[in-house]
Amino acid sequence: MADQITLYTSPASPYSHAVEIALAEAGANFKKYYIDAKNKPEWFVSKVNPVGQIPAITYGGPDVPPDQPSPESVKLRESTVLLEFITELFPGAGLLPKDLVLRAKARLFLEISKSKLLPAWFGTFRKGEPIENLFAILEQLQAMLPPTGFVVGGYSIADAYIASILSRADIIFENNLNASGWPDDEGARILETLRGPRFVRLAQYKQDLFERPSFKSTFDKAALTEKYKGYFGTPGALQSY
Ligand SMILES: N[C@@H](CCC(=O)N[C@@H](CS)C(=O)NCC(=O)O)C(=O)O
Repeated sequence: MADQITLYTSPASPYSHAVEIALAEAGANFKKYYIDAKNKPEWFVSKVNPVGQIPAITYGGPDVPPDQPSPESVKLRESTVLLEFITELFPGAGLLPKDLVLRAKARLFLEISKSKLLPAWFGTFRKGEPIENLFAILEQLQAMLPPTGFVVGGYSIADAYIASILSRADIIFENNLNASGWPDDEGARILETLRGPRFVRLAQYKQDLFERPSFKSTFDKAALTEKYKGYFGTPGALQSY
């Protein structure tokens, strides 16, 4: 029997969503347990992730209820580490290509999404940073895409990672959610650019990402929209998801 996997996650967390997509792609059998990132249970910090962040995974050990983690399981954290772990645990899922150059390309795309795109996106709606920062990174990522298909042709962890960000960005812009007093039409103006001639390839890529069964089965747009709307009415809530 395969070693048990328990994923600690939250619907709002883009990092966690990427890991959920990868597990779905792998057809993994796993338990899912929701952690409120703003109100973490003490046992989660003391027994699963000392940093207190989701996503986190317990791997192996006895089959126990998620809120009673066993000291015998391995505790793993950091979304990009978890994505690599899932890739290696389920080699048949092909979450990274065999070709070394393509593997490096997937990792580079993922790295830029993590270190550049995420901060630019957070900066836009949390702090009102110029939207051009976000557009410039999206252009950079768009230029790395092949004419059709995913980042390195077949689906990889690079696609899982960015799907979690781009899907949440849509919610933010479609609902004009921001903490910095945007004009009423700012979200609509941003979407107009994203749907216009500057981002034709990215728009097609997004459509392909969102049609993937692993994405559809892990994303409830209506529920997440309501959750995000709530965050914008709660001081401090935006900083911790
Ligand atoms: N670098 C981490 C970031 C994870 C992260 O920031 N998770 C947020 C939820 S989206 C969290 O747990 N926030 C609660 C906290 O930081 O205390 C990763 O990639 O896994």
